[in-house]
Amino acid sequence: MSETQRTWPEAEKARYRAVGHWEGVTFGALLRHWAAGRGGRVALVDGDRRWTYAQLDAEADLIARGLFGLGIKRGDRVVIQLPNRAEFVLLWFALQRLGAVPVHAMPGHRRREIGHLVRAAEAVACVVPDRHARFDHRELMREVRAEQGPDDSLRHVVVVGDPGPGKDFVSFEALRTAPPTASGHGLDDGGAAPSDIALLLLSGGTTGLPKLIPRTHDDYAYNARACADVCALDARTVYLAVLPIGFNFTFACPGVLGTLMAGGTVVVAPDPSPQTAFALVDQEGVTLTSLTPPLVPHWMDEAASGSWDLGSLAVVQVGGARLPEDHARKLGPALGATVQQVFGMAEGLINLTRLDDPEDLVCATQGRPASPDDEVLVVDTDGRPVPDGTAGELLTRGPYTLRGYYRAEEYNRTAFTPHGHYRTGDVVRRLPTGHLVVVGRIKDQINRGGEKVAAVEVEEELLTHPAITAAALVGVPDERWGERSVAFLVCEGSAPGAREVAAHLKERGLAGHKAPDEVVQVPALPLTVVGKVDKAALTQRLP
Ligand code: OOB
Repeated sequence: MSETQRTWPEAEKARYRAVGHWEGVTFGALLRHWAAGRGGRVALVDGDRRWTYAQLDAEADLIARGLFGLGIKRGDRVVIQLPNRAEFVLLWFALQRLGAVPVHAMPGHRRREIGHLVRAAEAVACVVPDRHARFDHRELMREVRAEQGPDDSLRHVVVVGDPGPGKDFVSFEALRTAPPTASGHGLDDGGAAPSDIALLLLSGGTTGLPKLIPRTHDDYAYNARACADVCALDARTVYLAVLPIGFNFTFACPGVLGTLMAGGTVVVAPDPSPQTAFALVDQEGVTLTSLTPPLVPHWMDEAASGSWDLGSLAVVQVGGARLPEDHARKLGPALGATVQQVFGMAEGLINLTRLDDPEDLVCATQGRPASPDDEVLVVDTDGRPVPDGTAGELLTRGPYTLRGYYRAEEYNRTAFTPHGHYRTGDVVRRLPTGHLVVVGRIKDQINRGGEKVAAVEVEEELLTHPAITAAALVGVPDERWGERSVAFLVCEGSAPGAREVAAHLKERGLAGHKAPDEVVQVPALPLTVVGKVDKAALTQRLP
């Protein structure tokens, strides 16, 4: 395992600094700066609980002190698996205060994903809720721990809520109220450098388990700031976090971080239902929010009931998966807001339609890059650029796009071009305006309404079922999800049904959204001339 993290060439770094994209400030120092400049303004709202910028800063200090007491220090990785609660933000900044590195897990992740994250990041701690969505995360952490070897890194599990009896888990509440120890960490950011890794995001994945994406203070702050500029955020912005808060879209496009940078207020929605969201829009005067396409029809239906005052809502972003054009056209009038399509990726590049783009561009494209220094290439299968209007694979590099996955040297050799462009695996058409239209995908991934499923990961797990001898997972168009997953199975005897398959994958510890929506038994998997499973041929067999 190589310890050298691929990063931008020196000339590029110098340029990004010179033009002011990279400001050379850590997130820990940024929070200190905000608290000094606008300490009295409300930064964060969760139900009846509110934090001003000064209180957010003080809270980060308190929690950091408790984490420091556990031995967490600069550079240590800590997996955060928390639902949309203020604690996500408080803990995130507390880790920044120590120069420690949050790893963003999703609430739906289970034993396989969390165990993998802990190992891949060599995390020293995990932070989980007690229970969420009728699931006990303490049980999950017991299972993760049971699979750890004696030399493994995980030392602490912090529970937000009830840690239960015994000493297995550290209580978050106890952590933040711990008496000060003699030696504090005593710095704004634990001495972290702006070019250090500030957080690790998860890739949607195409091979086995998800890869970790290193994001530095410099690049991630710019990601949030560039998006905040496109969305014209200011101190009057009230952002509602509806999608999982650890999702890059919600957290920094411009989301939580962009709003805080602009001096606005972040409100967390405990669930994505339009009823919950609309009540918060009304109460808190929400001006901006972000959605994935499957939520859009529900939001439009609820708005049509006429029982809500959505007058404050100015902009609604939609991204994560392709938004049907018809929905894009209806959404703005339905909510009385400007629609913005966002085509982004945890790896970096964010495309957004502009608030003053003509309706046709807003409804029929997925936007253009956030930064003037985002480099976009659209290439054919030989890697040669194609003319505008022609579909090809999107390659990109720029001031906030990674140059290499975390500790994945082998994978990095194929995931990037020799010139450092990230191969997105997305097939796009570029218009003369620079706007991109996403027309397909060459990566072996299913995009189920914004939730990414790496086919290989599920196929490997399917093979652990005693009746299954070969498996291929493909995505097919779906009214509700945009795409749903179908598992083609070769079996001895009759194939297990979709329910049994889902139960088996759950037993294996996989997140629920990875279970195939449908199961089809086939006598054999068709192969291409080079001997790969011919997924296109399989898709054609469906009615
Ligand atoms: C966002 O990030 P990821 O890392 O979960 O997924 C990235 C992939 C893209 O490569 C593309 O395949 C797909 O998701 N995607 C879209 C899309 N937005 C993302 N496909 C079609 N239309 C769109 N609007 O999904 C993400 C991160 C930041 C902001 C927004 C989305």
